[in-house]
Amino acid sequence: MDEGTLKSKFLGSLIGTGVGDAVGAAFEGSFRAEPEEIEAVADRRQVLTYTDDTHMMIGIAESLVENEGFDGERMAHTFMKNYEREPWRGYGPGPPRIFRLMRAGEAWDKVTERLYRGGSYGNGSAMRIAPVGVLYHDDLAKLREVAHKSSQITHSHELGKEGAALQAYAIALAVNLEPSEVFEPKEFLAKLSEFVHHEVYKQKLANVGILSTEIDRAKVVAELGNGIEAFNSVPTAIYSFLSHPRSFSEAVLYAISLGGDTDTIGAMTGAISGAYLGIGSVSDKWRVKLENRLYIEELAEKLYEVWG
Ligand code: F2R
Ligand code: MG
Ligand code: MG
Repeated sequence: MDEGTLKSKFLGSLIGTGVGDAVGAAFEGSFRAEPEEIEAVADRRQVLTYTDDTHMMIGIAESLVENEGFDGERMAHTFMKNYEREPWRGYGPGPPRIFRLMRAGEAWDKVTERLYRGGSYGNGSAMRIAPVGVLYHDDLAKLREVAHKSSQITHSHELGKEGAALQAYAIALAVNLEPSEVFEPKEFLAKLSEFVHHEVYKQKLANVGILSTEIDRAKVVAELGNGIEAFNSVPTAIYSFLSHPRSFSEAVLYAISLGGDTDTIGAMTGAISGAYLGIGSVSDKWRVKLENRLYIEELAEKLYEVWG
């Protein structure tokens, strides 16, 4: 793959996260909405403001760039400092509790165990994973390791870590594909199924295969979910991409139209679709209105340099 195409995929995945998150944010917690209505709401806005999904994705990118790779302690502190600067980004319940405990002196690598039974399996560590997916697109073992370790900071439940790794791997597979060649959804899905260990994800991915091009939204939500848990949202994002592989806008609008955790499922779908089709696929009318776009693009370019 030539350098320009690859760099465009780094940009597409990070900006795709931001756009999917910001367009979906207005509908978070909704039942379902029509794609046309979602597009019209985004069109009316002057600025597409992102939420915790992109804010934490920026934290991952900043930390990977600064350390030229993964450093758990520094990533945890980057998350904490970013949260303290902008706590109003609509964070889930868990991460702010972790950051407050860290600020009160608890060890960054122990505090996560105090959340929920066995740690969190919320989708908060999968929604922010795009920088890991693009940086380690050519090193599967490292990708899994860093996805797990970055998740562990806030989401230490096995299903939280597996959700982050699955989303990172979907992004990596998308980076590795030439968008000009024929796309094979079954092959893509088979690789994801081979990658996951947990039965919960294996079953969800089997459901993705059965749904194939079924776009009846009620049925898709019933089979895959649209909730805040990683296993009820990562497979849904994968399905949204697989059922609309040729268009960033169609994939993201479809993901958001499913209702529920729309900013997050939109962000994760945008991250995969942008990683496959590249930055040129993200419609300009959305891209130019994305808050902090230039900074996110700069991070994507620096991440590409870290990779090279
Ligand atoms: N916070 C939100 N949305 C609320 C509305 C925001 C509003 N629009 C605003 O502007 O303020 N969205 C964001 O949160 C989600 C990510 O959450 P995260 O980071 O995973 O949080 P947490 O607390 O770790 O997990 C989420 C919930 O999952 C359940 N859960 C997790 N582990 C569990 C376990 N072991 N046992 C039982 N339940 C578990 C809990 O209900 C957690 O609260 C994204 O949607 C992001 O956009
Ligand atoms: Mg959010
Ligand atoms: Mg959300």
